[in-house]
Formats: sequence, C-alpha cells, structure tokens
Amino acid sequence: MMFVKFHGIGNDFILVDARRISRDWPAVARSMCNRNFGVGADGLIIALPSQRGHARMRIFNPDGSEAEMCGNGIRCFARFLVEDGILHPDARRMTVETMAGLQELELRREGTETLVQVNMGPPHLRPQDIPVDLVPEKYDRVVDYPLTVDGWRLDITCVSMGNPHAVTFVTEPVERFPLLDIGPKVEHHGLFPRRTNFEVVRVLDRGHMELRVWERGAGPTQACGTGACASVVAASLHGWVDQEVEVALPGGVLRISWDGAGPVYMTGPAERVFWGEWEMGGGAPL
Ligand code: ZDR
Repeated sequence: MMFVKFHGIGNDFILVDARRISRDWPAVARSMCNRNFGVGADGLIIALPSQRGHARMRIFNPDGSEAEMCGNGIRCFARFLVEDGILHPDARRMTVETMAGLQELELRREGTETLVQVNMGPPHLRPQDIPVDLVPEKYDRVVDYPLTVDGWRLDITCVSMGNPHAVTFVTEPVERFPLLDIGPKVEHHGLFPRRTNFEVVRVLDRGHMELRVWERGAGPTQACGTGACASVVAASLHGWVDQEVEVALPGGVLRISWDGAGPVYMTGPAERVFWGEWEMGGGAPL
C-alpha cells in the first residue's frame, strides 16, 4: 500500500489514497504510526470520495481511535490532493468533507513557502456539543471550570473545533508545565465522555501566545491545529487577545483569526517528507 508522509509544523501524518482500497484502518493506524515498529506518525489520514466536497478525510490517532477533525492534518491533506493526483495539479481552492462538517481550504504561495488557509468553521461552546459532562441548564459555556487532577487545580475553558479541547492558561513559560504527568489524566478525566485534547497556553500579548499540547489518542505532539484555534477562542472569551493571533507551538507558528462570532481561520505550512510502500502485515504485533 502506497503512502506519503507529511508534516504540519512537526505534527506528522501518513496519508493514503483509500478511494479504491479498504482496510481495517484503526489497526493500520496502530501499526503504521508506531515510531519503533512502523513508519511513525501522529496520525493516519485517508482520502475517500465525497458526495459533498472534493474529497472526504478520515483521521485515525496512533491508538486507533478516530478523530472528527485535524487542523494540521487537513493542511497536509490539501497538498496531498493536488500533488498526488486526486485533484487537478492547478487546484488552489477545495472543499473537504470531515466528521466535523465541510471545510474550505485555499493553497497560497507566500515567498518560497506554500501555505494553506483553512476555514475551520465556528467553534462550539455548549457543554453538550464539546462534549463536557456538565448540565446544560447550569452552564451554557465552560469557562474557567475548576478541574482537580492529582491535587493540581486547573481552570479549564472547553471548546470544540469539531474535536474536543480543554485549555488551561498559565503565567509561566509553558515548557515548565508537567504536561507528561497531567496530560493523560485530563484526557481521560470523567468530565469528558469522548476524552479530550489538552492545551497549556501562555498569552504573551494581544497578538501572540505560546502553547503545548497533549493530544487525545496521541500524547504530546509538536503542534495541534485545532488546539491552536481552540486556544485562541478560549483566550478571546476572556478578552485577552485581538482578532489575529500568532500561536507558537513546539514545532512552529500558526496564524489564527477569529472575529468572536463567525468561523475560525487557520493559516500554516504543510510539508511533504517522503513516500513509501507499506507491506501489509508488517509492523508491530497488534
Ligand atoms: C490535534 C490535531 N493534531 C490537529 O492538528 O488538529 C488533531 C488530531 C486529532 C486529535 N488527536 C483528536 O482530536 O483526537
């Protein structure tokens, strides 16, 4: 099975044209994403035909779970569609169907770089839409909800960008936060019926923030596109940022724009790394 490896600021993905093949994708994701026994990636993304858009994207985490949406992955998906013969090589605008709805993308040349802008749609803030297990009658939004994990009190703000995110704000550099201890406990906390991605964010000024992420089903990664969007929305709900924000993640920078009501726009790079052929049945014992 042919695959192409991409990354979006270090958040890396294996992409497969699955229009004519069918596999046990959760199992394939577990073996291919393994960094010792497989190719190694933060997710497996497959391209399928779509009735509503140019293509349909499905994304599987390294643990085999399926995510509704993937911000860095969808930028890689756009380049995969035009560079690997699924769309016309001159295509610059496209619509991609995901579990989180239809997303509009545009490929742009800026200097020597190809950037992808994605209309990520509006954020979802009601607890039942994220989902967060809080009674909707009492909470119309989850802002600074006190969560205790391991004796740590975290104030979390929850946002869905199609997939669930819990954001906590810190005043110290984010690298000091014990993400490897706390991340998995937040991901699996009983408050989140579909688990959650977890972002630790420091707002630097009204146009800049730094962020580290613990991803649902993947653990600590270099970057998270939906997480950057969710974090800008969360900071905006607090009134701490303007409409345009540069988000610095361990793997690079994303530009996020939100006017406080409409869709969130994300702009960033997507880079092709290599292609290969996966021998089915290879990789780790499942
Ligand atoms: C965070 C993510 N890499 C992105 O760039 O948006 C998405 C991957 C999916 C995530 N692990 C989830 O929601 O389960």
